[in-house]
Amino acid sequence: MKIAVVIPTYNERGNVGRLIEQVLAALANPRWLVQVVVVDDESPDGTATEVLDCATRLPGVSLLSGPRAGLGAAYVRGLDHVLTTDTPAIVIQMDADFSHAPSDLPRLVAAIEDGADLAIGSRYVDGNRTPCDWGWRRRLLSWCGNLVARHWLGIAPVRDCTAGFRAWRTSALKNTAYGEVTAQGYVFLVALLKNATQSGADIREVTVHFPDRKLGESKLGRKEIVEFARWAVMNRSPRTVPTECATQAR
Ligand SMILES: Nc1nc2c(ncn2[C@@H]2O[C@H](COP(=O)(O)OP(=O)(O)OP(=O)(O)O)[C@@H](O)[C@H]2O)c(=O)[nH]1
Ligand SMILES: [Mg+2]
Repeated sequence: MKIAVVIPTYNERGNVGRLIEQVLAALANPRWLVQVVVVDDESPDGTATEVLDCATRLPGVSLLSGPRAGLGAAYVRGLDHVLTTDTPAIVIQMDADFSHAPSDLPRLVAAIEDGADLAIGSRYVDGNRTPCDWGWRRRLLSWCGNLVARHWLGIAPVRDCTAGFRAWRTSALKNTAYGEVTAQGYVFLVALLKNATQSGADIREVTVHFPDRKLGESKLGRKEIVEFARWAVMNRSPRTVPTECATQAR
């Protein structure tokens, strides 16, 4: 079975090389053929050089470079690339900063093999798994983002709507019409999930450990929050088709 892992990066030089190695190690399984695609937006810190170094040493690693246009735009480029150049059965989205632990990847894949259309690495199904060193602002932001997504945008069955750690059955990902999502920044993740609930996808949340980044800086800034708020105002939909969200504790 083919698995594609799409990782967007901006200034992740200190993380990306180790992350790729750990992703490939975590998914080393004779039944799986793994492709890792890093979508880098011309990071000034030389992230691309690290990725190219990995690509010469490790099979299945590639780099997509382009001008910075936001997290959502990077994902559209990366997803288009993996779905037009190959036929993966599963597509995984994950961050490069180790907040998404490579060791959790087999459990997300297992949920898809078990019949889910979308498996979300969730911080909120088994208590609160957010980092204990998050300040109150970061906690509040995450709580408000989920509150708006669940109740204003109608994604209520999902507990962690803003999580970017996801494994998709390819057919379900295509059903979201991700290429038509206009959100350019982080809100893309919520828009994609909204489309998935509306298309009737079987969504399951898998509890993951979610440590804070140790290297590099967060790119979640005011611009992202403003885009999220604008998009939410324009896309209110409190009555999304209900889905039962199965959960799996760790
Ligand atoms: N290609 C690309 N990647 C981006 C962009 N913005 C963020 N990223 C990447 O998206 C992932 C998530 O970004 P983070 O800055 O960790 O944001 P976050 O995890 O929501 O916020 P924190 O919890 O504060 O780390 C990381 O791998 C980033 O490098 C962008 O504009 N373009
Ligand atoms: Mg992060």
